[in-house]
Amino acid sequence: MRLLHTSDWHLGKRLFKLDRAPEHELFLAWLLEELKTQDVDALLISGDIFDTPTPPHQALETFYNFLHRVSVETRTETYIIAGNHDSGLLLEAPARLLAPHRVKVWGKLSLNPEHHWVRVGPIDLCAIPFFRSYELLPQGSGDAIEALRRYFIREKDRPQLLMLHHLAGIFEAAGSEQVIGLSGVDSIPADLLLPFDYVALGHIHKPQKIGPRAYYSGSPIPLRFSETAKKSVVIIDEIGGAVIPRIQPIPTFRDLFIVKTTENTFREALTSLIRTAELTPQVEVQIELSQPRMGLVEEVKDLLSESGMELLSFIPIFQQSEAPLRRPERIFELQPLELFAEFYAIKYPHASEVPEDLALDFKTLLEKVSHAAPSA
Ligand SMILES: [Mn+2]
Repeated sequence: MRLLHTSDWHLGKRLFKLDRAPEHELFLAWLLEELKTQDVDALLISGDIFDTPTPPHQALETFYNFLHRVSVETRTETYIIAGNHDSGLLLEAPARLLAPHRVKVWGKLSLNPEHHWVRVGPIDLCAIPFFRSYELLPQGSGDAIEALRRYFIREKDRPQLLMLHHLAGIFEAAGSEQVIGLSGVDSIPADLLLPFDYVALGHIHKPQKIGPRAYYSGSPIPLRFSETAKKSVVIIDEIGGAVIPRIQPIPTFRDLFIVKTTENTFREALTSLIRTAELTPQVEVQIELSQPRMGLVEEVKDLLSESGMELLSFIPIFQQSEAPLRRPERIFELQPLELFAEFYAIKYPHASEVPEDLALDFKTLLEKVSHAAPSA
């Protein structure tokens, strides 16, 4: 028996103006090949299928086309739980249509724990979609952890697996996850997961193991520039009652480069980037400047386009003034241009003087303002 665990696809996601659909399509094509070549019996998707509860139509089409191809091209069964980004009702709506395609979805927490258990070959699977505290404690009070334990505890006749989209144990966030809590409990205690032979977690985007047998598969593509850890899925083999997981890296489909540089080193930094993936690399430039520099963004764009890359995010970082603020004693006697020069010196303490082009712009603006008709 072989299973494949993935989560946090976030179909429909954008990064600034970048549509992630091409990356998602390449990931799903790769995943379909994995299901075939590794002869996977069951695919576990641990939530956050979509980026929003009302996903774009294109994202829905991508998802259902994928499920259809898994159904007709493989013999894999698919088990899906909703994440905190998903609408559980949207995921469950086509449940009857999906059932003949060997796809089972849990969108909402049932009051009956039995509804969350299913037999998958030689394994008992417990699938708990993302839930909020009021769903777990419908009376409005009680111990959330104890209530959850009722779902987890079951007589053990064979290996037990758990799918869960929540915070559990001690984890390292990637920064692109929403904060979710549980009745004042920040994270589900790791000992609650101990009865399971494998826990297929979703929510945290950085792949990691958080307990003896509990794994976050992580998202298949980086959702932010800062997510630099290699992406992966987990392949789990059940052999004679033993459950053995292994990490399967996902290829990079598009490089997201983050370049932290200065006004003296940016050319070198940008020309040393090396493309490793199929789609056009996207770059975020964080650049330390002593003062604003006209035409810098264009220069950065041109440098990148020479190596077939695109600038997606540009963050100028101005050095902070360490000197106490100077305040001319006769501030109200200064002419506007003198005042502007004072302001500039405070804001950019490492600059020598107001650049000519900026001073000219300021003068033009000043003239416009002084010639404008007074408004009522
Ligand atoms: Mn997520």
